Amino acid sequence: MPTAIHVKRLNSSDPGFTEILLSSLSLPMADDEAIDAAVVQILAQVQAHGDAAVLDYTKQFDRLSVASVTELEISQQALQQAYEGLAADQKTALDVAAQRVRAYHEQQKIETGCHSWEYTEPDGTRLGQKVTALDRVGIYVPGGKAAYPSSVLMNAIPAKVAGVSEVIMVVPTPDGTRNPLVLAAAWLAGVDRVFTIGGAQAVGALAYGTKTIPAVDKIVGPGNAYVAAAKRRVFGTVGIDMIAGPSEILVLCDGSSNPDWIAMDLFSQAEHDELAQSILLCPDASFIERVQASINQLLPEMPRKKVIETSLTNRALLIEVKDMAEACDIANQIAAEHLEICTTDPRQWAEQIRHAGAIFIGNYTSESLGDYCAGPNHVLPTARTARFSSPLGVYDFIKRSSMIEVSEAGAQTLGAVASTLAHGEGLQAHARAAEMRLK
Ligand code: HSO
Ligand code: ZN
Repeated sequence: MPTAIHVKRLNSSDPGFTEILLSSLSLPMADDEAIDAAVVQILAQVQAHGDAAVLDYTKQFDRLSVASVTELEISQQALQQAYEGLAADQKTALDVAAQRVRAYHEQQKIETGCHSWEYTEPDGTRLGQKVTALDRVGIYVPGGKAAYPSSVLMNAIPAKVAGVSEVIMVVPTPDGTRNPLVLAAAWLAGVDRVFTIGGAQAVGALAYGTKTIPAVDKIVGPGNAYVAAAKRRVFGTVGIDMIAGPSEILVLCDGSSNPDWIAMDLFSQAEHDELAQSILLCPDASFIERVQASINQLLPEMPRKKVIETSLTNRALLIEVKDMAEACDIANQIAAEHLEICTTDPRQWAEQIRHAGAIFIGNYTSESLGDYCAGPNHVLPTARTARFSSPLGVYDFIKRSSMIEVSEAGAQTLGAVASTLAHGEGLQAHARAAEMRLK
C-alpha cells in the first residue's frame, strides 16, 4: 500500500494568509536550557584542563579511548591515502566539485571587496582600508548522519582562497569510525590539520587551545544542538559563522515545469531533516494538484521516505498565489535559504527577488547542483536570516583595518575640528593631542 501524504495547502487569498504563512515558517523554540548547562560545564573543563578534558569527553561521548590527543590527529599522509583510495567516479566527482567551488570563490575574492584600497586627499592625507586574512580557522564537521564531504569543501575552500594560513578541522569519529570521503575532501580542500574530536569539547579546544590543539580565531561549520550552544558561548573569544537552522527550499513555479522535477526538488530538502521545510508557490491550481500527485507517486521509491514524509507532512506548504508578481512578494517575505525559480522567463522574476540565500534560476538549475558542484557556497542563511545575512564566503575569512596617515597640512584642518569636538565632549587630552600638532 503506497503511502499517500497530503501536503498542507494555502491560498494567498485566504483570510489571515500572511499570519498563517509566517507562523508556519517559525519553529517552536527548542528547550535547550539543559543542553546549555551541560555545554557551560564542558567548556569550563576544557578551558581548565585542556588535553586531559578533551580525552575524557572523547572517551565518554565517542567511546574512543587513547592515551594522548596526538593520537587523535589524522596525518596528511592518511588524508591523502583516503583520497587515493576512493573509487574513480567518487574521486573525479570530488575533484570537479572542489575545482568549481575554488574557481567561484576566487572570483568572489576579486569581486567582493576582499582587497586593500587607499586614496589621497589634496593635502596629502592618505586614507584606506587594509584587508588581511584570519591567521587560523577551525572547521567543525559533524560525524554520523550529517557527515557531508561537500560541506568540508564549502567551509575549507573559501578559507584557503582568502589566504588563511592554517585551517584546523575537527570531526567526531564515534567508536573510531572514520568517513573516508570526509577525509578525502579535507585533503582536496587543503585542510592543514584534522583532529577526530567533536561536540562542545571540540569547540572549546578550538576556542581556548590546548597543549596539542592550537587556538583558532574563528570557528565555522554546522553541528548538533551541543555544538551550536558551544559556538554561541565561545563567540567573543573567537568569531563564529552562523547558527544554522534546518534547511529550506522555496520553489516559485508558473506551472510550465515538469511536476516530477518540482516534487523531487521539494524532496531533496525534506530528506535532510524531519524539520526541513519545502514550499511551493504557484498561480496554477491544476499544476499544484499535479505536484501533489507526483509527490505520492515518487515517495515510495525514496530510501529516505520516512524523513521526507515527516518533513513534508509537518512542514511543507503548497501555496496557490494570484500571479508570479505576488509569488515574488511572498518569496521576499519568506527570505528562504534556497529559492528556485522554475518558469519560462525566470530572469524576469529573479530580478524581483531581494531576500534569499541562493537563487536558482530556471528549470535546469536544481538546488542539488548548487549543493554539490555548481560553485557557489552551500552554507547559506536559514530561518529568514537572508533578510540580513549572506552565504558563507571568502569575506568571512578576512577582516579589515582602517588606514589613516594624516599629513602635516591635514593635521591643521582636522586638528581644529577634533579640538572643538573634544572640548564639547569634555575630553581635554583628546583636544590637547590635536592642538599640539597645530602650527
Ligand atoms: N542543502 C544543504 C547542503 C547539502 N546538501 C549538503 C547535500 N549535502 C544545505 O544547504
Ligand atoms: Zn542539500
